[in-house]
Amino acid sequence: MTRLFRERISLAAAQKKSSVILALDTPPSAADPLKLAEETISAVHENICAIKINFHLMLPLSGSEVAHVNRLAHSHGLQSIADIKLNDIENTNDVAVDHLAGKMGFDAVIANPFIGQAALASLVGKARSRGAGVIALVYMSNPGASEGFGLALASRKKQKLYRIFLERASRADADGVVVGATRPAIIKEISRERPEIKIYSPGVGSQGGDLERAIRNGSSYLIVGRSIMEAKDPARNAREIKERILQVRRRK
Ligand code: BMP
Repeated sequence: MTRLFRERISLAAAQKKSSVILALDTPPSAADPLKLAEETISAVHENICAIKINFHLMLPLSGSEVAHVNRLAHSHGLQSIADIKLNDIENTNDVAVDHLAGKMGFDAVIANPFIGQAALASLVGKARSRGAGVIALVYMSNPGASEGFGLALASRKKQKLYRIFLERASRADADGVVVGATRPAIIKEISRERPEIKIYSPGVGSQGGDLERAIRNGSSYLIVGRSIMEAKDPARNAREIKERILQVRRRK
């Protein structure tokens, strides 16, 4: 039986001894984003468990070029996550999943639970039927996230929106949730209450999130872009981040 995405990424992390997901965010100034993506994967694959592709590559590359990048990642034992934060009507989300998990070869997609319980559950079902997983946004890393994910709902006794999103993700059996590394208290709250839910945390480095606090508080995976992509020696930076995570986990 084919393994679920959450099992595949956990195996890749164990094999690579790394919980680092590389956000393959090529800068707009890159003369040849495809070449840069290939070179970076080849340089860092021993120190990461997955790549995450966002508009940085999704827009300048063709579908078959993205598929080529995903095949390269797979050839190195990495998983690949499509980060276009799906947030549309069910039919459109389904079409997106068909493209992303079909010919383009992604292993998972990121979605926004704002679409509602039924739509999120339907998306998980659709993705799973194509062999892919879904990671749900629960609390983003940007400062303004408190204006959305942190909203207190008067109709729900001031419950915060992210708590509802967490519940939706859990009921839909999503493969994990995104909580920014810039929100260590929320990482702690969720990981203590729901240790079975894997937390994916972007925001260390360039956005000011603290790697050690995120890992100590319960993040399972760290999503890292510019600290690796814009480093003089991406392989060295990726290795250092991987080793820092291992050190924190040993001390935990
Ligand atoms: P960086 O490490 O360069 O800040 O990149 C973080 C990556 O994670 C970017 O691709 C960004 O779009 C994504 N991301 C994020 O930063 N915060 C979130 O809450 C969710 C994300 O997907």
